[in-house]
Amino acid sequence: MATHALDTLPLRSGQMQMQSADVGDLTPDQLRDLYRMLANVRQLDRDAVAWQRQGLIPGYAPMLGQEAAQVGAGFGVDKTRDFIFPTYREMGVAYTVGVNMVEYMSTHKAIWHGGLYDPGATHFAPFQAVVGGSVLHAVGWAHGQTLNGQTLNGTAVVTGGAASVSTTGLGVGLAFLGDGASSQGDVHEAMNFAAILKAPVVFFVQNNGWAISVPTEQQVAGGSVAARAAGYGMPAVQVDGNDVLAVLDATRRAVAHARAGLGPVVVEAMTYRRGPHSTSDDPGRYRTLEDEKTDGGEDPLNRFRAVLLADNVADSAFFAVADADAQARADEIRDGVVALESRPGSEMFDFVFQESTPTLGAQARQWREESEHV
Ligand SMILES: Cc1ncc(C[n+]2csc(CCOP(=O)(O)OP(=O)(O)O)c2C)c(N)n1
Ligand SMILES: [Mg+2]
Repeated sequence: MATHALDTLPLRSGQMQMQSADVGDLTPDQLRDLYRMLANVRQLDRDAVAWQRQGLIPGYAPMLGQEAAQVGAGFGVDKTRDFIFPTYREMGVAYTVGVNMVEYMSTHKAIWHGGLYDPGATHFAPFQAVVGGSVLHAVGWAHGQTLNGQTLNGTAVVTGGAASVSTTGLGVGLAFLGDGASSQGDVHEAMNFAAILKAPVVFFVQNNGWAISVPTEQQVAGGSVAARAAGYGMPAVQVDGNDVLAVLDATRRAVAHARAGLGPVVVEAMTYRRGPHSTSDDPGRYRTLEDEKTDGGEDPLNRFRAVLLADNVADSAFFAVADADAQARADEIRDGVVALESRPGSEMFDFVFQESTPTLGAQARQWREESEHV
């Protein structure tokens, strides 16, 4: 199989600080915006856990500790032509690309599957609780970008299938998956197909150390998801997932590679799930607070704050305002979530396929008879 040389993709591995990450084009305003996003996401995540404890929402999957990985990744895509395929833990990515967070939280309020926002308009797919499911969808969508001579934004593609190379750039699918999902058979099939078809997709793995209660070393043979990419002839980068600028840099490079028609890339952001797997989980049953302190590493927000202070991009007054604004924004979102009303149950049959099928029609009829007695 032809390999895609790493030198076509100047991705770098390992720890990258602001000085080494190639994000020199970011203006001070953009750097401050990045901090605001981290702060907003941190606050909203913490509040969502509180909402669950208060009985406002029945469940939530916290992303505490993964803020830099998610904001960096979301900031690295082109929202007008790329498409994001999240799991159930990508609240920070959704926020970064501008998804309406009340509509996002509708799933956690259990009134809708996958979010009330419009995936077509936001380029953010309904969120996915089936482990590995997002990866299959991303590859399918990305392969579609190389067919029919059209990409999402109307850019012409030279030919369909494996040989296709766009002259001005393809829309890129950004598939989110966890370390645990990488052990799923579907993910192997998706990566293999993507590499064969040269689908413009970036497999963005957040290796947060855990698949519920199972640590990475007990479920990722070889210890690295990025290392597996070589077997599919794909370039990969393992990046410090707690460094927002390093993640942004890696995402941009990976997206550029895929956009150029050179095929898929794996980005493995090394991070740590600081909270429980979900609000139903008790991590005390499989790790200690001491483990969390040792393994969690440096807090991604503190880290970026120190960089901005050292580079005189922000001062303590800026952080005070940003943190207060984050609380105000989370409060506004809470008001919206409180006001969210149940959707008609029959709607669950409406958006499964563009055109309904006889089986689905029969299920919908049966549901109506049993639930609404009509
Ligand atoms: C196909 C499938 N198998 C099992 C589960 C149960 N499950 C939910 S989350 C999870 C672990 C996923 O771990 P990882 O991919 O590392 O993502 P993380 O939760 O750490 O973000 C499992 C096994 C599921 N939802 N779907
Ligand atoms: Mg995990």
